[in-house]
Amino acid sequence: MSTGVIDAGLIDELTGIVGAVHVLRDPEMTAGYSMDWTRRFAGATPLVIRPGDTAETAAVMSALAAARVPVVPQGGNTGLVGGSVPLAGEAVLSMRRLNICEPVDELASQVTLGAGVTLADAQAHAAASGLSVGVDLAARDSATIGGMVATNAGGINVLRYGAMRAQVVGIEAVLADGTVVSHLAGLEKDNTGYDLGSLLAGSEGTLGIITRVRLRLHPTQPERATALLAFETAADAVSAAAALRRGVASLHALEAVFEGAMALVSRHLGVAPPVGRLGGVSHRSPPIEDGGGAWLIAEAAARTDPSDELGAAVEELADLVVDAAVALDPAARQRLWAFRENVTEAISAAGIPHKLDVTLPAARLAEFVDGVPDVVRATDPDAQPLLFGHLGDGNVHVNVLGPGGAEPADEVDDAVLRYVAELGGSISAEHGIGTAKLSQLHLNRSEAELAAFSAIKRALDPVGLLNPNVLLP
Ligand code: FAD
Ligand code: 2HG
Ligand code: ZN
Repeated sequence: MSTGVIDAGLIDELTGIVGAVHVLRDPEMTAGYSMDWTRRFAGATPLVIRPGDTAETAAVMSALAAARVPVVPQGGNTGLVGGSVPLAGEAVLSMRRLNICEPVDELASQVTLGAGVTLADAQAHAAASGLSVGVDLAARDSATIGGMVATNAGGINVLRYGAMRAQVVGIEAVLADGTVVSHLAGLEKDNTGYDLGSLLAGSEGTLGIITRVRLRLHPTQPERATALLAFETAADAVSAAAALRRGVASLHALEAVFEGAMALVSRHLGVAPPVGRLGGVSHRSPPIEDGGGAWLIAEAAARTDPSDELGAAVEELADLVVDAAVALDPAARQRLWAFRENVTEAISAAGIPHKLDVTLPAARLAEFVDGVPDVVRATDPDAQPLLFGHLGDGNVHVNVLGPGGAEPADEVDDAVLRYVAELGGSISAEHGIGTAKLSQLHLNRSEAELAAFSAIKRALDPVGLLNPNVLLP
């Protein structure tokens, strides 16, 4: 594609639409929009535009389309696959100013939110009506609703409510030529043709700029019980996870941290790894030192106290569990969650990892967890794999650090993702393809599927202006 020219006429036009203060050109002002959260993906942009509403977004896109200027849409810039930053000099369209939370529709248990509303603000807004957003993740203070739909974000409650796509009951978006498509009535049953909300969910900014989203909300589940369980092997943790999914109707989250990641996050938090000191049902001496160790965090949530239900299920795992703690009050529960929620931050403090976010069929999960360190080291002997994730969804985050916190060899990514595909898994569970996994998409998608993807892209963005270096090879 021949890219357009950003000339004084275009800048004047954009300034007229959004105001001079929202057209950023100074490299010092644009730098923060040009590097991703992981610091692995960094580029530069000649132009950041910050529209304030749908009409401004449409006018901006229309002007950029006329000038043939490619655009990277950006929300909170917490994405982990390099999809939210301008790697080839694209303009950045920052959506954070579209931050209006419309009143909660309590009759429908739905709400319409601006694309730039942060997850934390959406959660607080819903909570005031006794309702909750179905997706939760640790980047909640910065991740935006638009970005979460664009990536079909998952997080810690997918086993209960599904990922972001499952929350979307209406969408408004601006297409590449500035056309607005809006379908926000939120009717639970609405078979009137293609579901644009579903199509835009997971499209990573390649098909349209999401401006407003109508979300399905869920009743809050205020009573909580959280268990941290230690296991000698990944296989034991996988068996226990299956039993907890079967046996705990109020199961709300089922997360895992494996040996290396647990050691790292414990050091980061300044506490010892939680083995033999949980003060719970210690069935065997705690031998977890080198390799093999696994921890599960299981949280039950309900309208009435779910601790008996969770406690009984944990008791039934006596043959598998090395050590266990169950916490009920928020502070104690938060202490257990810290071992999971801070892993990403701990890894980031240690260096710049390659992040591989994969799903395995349940029957191959333990084999994968045990086998992946050898796959990594066969490619880069000095690399350190760190494993954790949403075990209840079969989703493992494989982060790989090189020596001294440097990036590992690029070949590591290919080796791990090929191993995933061989085992019948997905090379992207929840973070998306972005630029990071572009060259591996063919491992999961046939030529016919990729041709269909390209046809959809051409139909909605014939010139290829929207996030041109993302998702589609
Ligand atoms: P950005 O990073 O700004 O953008 C992400 C993608 O969406 C880009 O391709 C961008 O072009 C596109 N985009 C953004 N806004 C729009 C829009 N309005 N219209 C069209 N396209 C748009 N992800 C999970 O799935 N589960 C987790 O548990 C999870 N935990 C995380 C924890 C931490 C500490 C961090 C840093 C990240 C985590 N993430 C997780 C990744 C990230 O938070 C999600 O991908 C989130 O959905 C990105 O939202 P964002 O607003 O930051 O989007
Ligand atoms: C999580 O589950 C996020 O904590 C981030 O998806 C995963 O850092 C990662 O690789
Ligand atoms: Zn995750």
